[in-house]
Amino acid sequence: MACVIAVAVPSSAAGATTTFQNPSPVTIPVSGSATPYPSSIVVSGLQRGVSDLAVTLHAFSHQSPIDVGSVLVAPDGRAMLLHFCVGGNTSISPLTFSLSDAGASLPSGLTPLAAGGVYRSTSHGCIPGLPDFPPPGPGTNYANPGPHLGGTATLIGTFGGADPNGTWKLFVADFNASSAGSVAGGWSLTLTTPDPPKADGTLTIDANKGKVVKGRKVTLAGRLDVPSNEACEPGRQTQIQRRLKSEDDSKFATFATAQTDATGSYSLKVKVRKTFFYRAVVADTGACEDETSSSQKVRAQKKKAAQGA
Ligand SMILES: [Ca+2]
Repeated sequence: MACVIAVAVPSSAAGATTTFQNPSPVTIPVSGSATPYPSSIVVSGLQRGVSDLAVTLHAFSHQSPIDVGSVLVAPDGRAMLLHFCVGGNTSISPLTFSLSDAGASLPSGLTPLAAGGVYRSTSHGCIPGLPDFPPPGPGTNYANPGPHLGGTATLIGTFGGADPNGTWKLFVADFNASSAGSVAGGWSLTLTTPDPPKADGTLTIDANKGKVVKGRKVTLAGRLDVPSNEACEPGRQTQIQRRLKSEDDSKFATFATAQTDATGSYSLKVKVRKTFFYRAVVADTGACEDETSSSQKVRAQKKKAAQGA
């Protein structure tokens, strides 16, 4: 089961960083595949083009950490060995550590892990070849961070540019037939992706060709144009808002729009007002958050005057 908690961090010039977590425990047997296998995180609503990522294992404990390996598989199938044959061979209490290109490599398989440690992905040579993650894992078809067998893979080199939306899978397995453990707090995935593109919106107000007549309808029409590299949520909403002179006297009309073209119109009946404002807001509640607004001051005519014009 993918149980996901999304925590958004304010955007910076380098893009938006978001952490997704699956807190369900991962149980590591004495030998073989962990349960669940894989543990999954579903990502949605992010822009395409991963520019950085990190993985954190929460409350990892093991009687011999060096036994354990893990592989991360992206939604598009890209895969990388996160760690293997690291952390020493003495029992550790639950600790949380991260794998990030910004961290330092673990210098040998016998170096113990530190609580809160941030490490570059590392593999050492506990076995002659690469650890084999059986189906539905990727076998040995993944990028290898090394230095085991000369690997030099990095997280950004492997996953950079990927579309982050979809199911990320963490396969954990134990490759030595004694000693077991767990990742009691599950894992989290921190992704940096581009800021949402700015959408261009336009608003037109057709107030019966300039004549707003008491009791007649006027039409508000909005359009939102979204750049092609977008990852908006389907079914996002556009609102056109009629706002009278009093700011708190507002009414909204909402309609669903297509994925990339938010066009729509709405009619409102004019109430008895001499002068009033229409203000329309075209807003996107998906990942392409942006809005545009326009207002127009309208002077209503009396019915007789309009008929005579
Ligand atoms: Ca073991």
